[in-house]
Amino acid sequence: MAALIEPHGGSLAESLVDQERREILKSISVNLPSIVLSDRQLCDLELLLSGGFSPLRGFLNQEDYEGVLRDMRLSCGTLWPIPITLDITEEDVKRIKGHRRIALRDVTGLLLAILHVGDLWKPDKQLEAREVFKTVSEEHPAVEYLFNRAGMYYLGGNLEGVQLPPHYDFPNLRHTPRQLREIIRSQGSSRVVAFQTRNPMHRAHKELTDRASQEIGGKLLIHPVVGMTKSGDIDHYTRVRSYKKLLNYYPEGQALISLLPLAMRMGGPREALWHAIIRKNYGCTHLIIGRDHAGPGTMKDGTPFYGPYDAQDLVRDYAKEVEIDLVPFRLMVYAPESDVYKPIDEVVEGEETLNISGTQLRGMLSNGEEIPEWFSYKGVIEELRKTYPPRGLQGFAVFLTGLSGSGKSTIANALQARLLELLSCPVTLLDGDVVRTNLSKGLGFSREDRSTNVQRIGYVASEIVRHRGVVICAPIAPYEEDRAINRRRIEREGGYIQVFVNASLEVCERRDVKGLYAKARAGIIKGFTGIDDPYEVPDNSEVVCRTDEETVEESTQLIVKKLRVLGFL
Ligand code: PPS
Repeated sequence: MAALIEPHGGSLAESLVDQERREILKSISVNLPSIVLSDRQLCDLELLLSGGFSPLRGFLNQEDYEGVLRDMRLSCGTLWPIPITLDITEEDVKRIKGHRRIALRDVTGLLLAILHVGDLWKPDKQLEAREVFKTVSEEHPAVEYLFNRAGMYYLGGNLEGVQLPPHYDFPNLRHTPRQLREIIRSQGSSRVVAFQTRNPMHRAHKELTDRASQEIGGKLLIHPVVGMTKSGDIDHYTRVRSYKKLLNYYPEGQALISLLPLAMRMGGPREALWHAIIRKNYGCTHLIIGRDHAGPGTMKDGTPFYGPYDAQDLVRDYAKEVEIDLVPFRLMVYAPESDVYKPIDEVVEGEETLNISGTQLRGMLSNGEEIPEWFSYKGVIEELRKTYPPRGLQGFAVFLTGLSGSGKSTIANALQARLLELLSCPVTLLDGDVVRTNLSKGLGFSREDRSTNVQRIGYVASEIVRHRGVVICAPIAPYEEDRAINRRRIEREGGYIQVFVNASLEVCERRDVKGLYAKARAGIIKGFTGIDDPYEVPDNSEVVCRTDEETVEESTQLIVKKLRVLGFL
């Protein structure tokens, strides 16, 4: 049997207790104050309990934390580059005062671990951001989290694990370090190179991983992060389905896949070193580090947070000490003339190269375009297409906004009939008045109530669109802020087509179908839109209907035409 690489610090720091102790802890926990862990803390806890973060046995105490910030070392001298801290709020501090033990739970109240209270302190977050992430810019996702979402205090202490956070997805692909080490051992391989990823894998990645495993003369571990990655990333369900398809393209037994419940920080070089230590704990001897490993991309002005190969340099500096080798890679590009992938530094002058970025790929999927064979595999693209169908198969919301009496409901009804005629699916209509008698019953017309009403409509619409349905919304929606929130929420799920139903106040007032303008002018109704409450005119609508100049049919036709141009019909 192959001798496996030792965990970082010499042994696996698993903190799960046995059955007998578990029962004791459960009964003790009833009288202890609880902390409900955030998603990120849950990920950290899982790796603390399973040994993924060996040699840590709990959340960092102050001396260890300061050492990690200063020179990436715990107080015992062991290398550790990322602070693993339990951040808590001022209220938590009051609640736990005087207690030596705290129950750590998930949102459902499930007891996961008991924390033996160590240090409690208020960290210097500016210093932490500067030391760890080399920036205090909130454009860096981990800095934004640190400054705006993490609690003001840190609570350190060792853990007694009651159970790992439960996962119900892909149970056969989830392994603790001990389990993965056992799998590696049973396959008789002593050299394993890990590939860290938070993105789908295509031919470039396949080529790169093939080269890496050939180079080390060992096996490949596809080790994707399924805890927390960068916002906007493709969800892990889709990714894992696509990795499973990719696995078929490797020679039998050459590659294995295991899911890593890590909460990434996008911390560039320090994070790369952390990844290396974690992979060592899982029994890997090598880690592939490519261009801009674990980087958060660039700032809005285009400045990168880290140099493209800084991560490789830092890991190289410490590889001997960590006892895991890096397999560095340059960006892989496709050279169509020779029909091969090669690292960008092997491209000869004048040689044509091709690449498709993640954003470009999503655009192509949305447009229903063919994805070239040189870029990816059929099985992988099939999986991505299920999550990112072409526009014609996506849901969409037509969001009509305009003054009372501008003609929103009339157009909405006509559009609903027209879409029902054209599409073979139901079309939901969330009209202002209908919503207010059902979904938003009891809400008035204060600024706050209107926002709640409009955002509720946006939420329901986003759910319908997520399920690939069609919805027409027709509230006044007078405030830009609410419309913008809805747009963002709905666009994440499919199409958002805003229609400004534009009729002047004079025209609406002249129509006064419900007699409300007269009442508003007489002061009987207060806060009436257009009279004594503002209507913020939108300047970003996909369609503008002039109901004082067009017929209903013409307005409806304008919207249908736009839906056709955008590819939703
Ligand atoms: S909002 O601002 O988007 O929440 O408004 P909405 O839900 O569309 O409701 C508008 C309908 O409520 C009637 N109504 C009022 N409108 C505006 N301001 C005040 N103060 C008000 N009080 C009652 C009015 O009939 C609106 O219907 P529509 O269909 O727009 O004419």
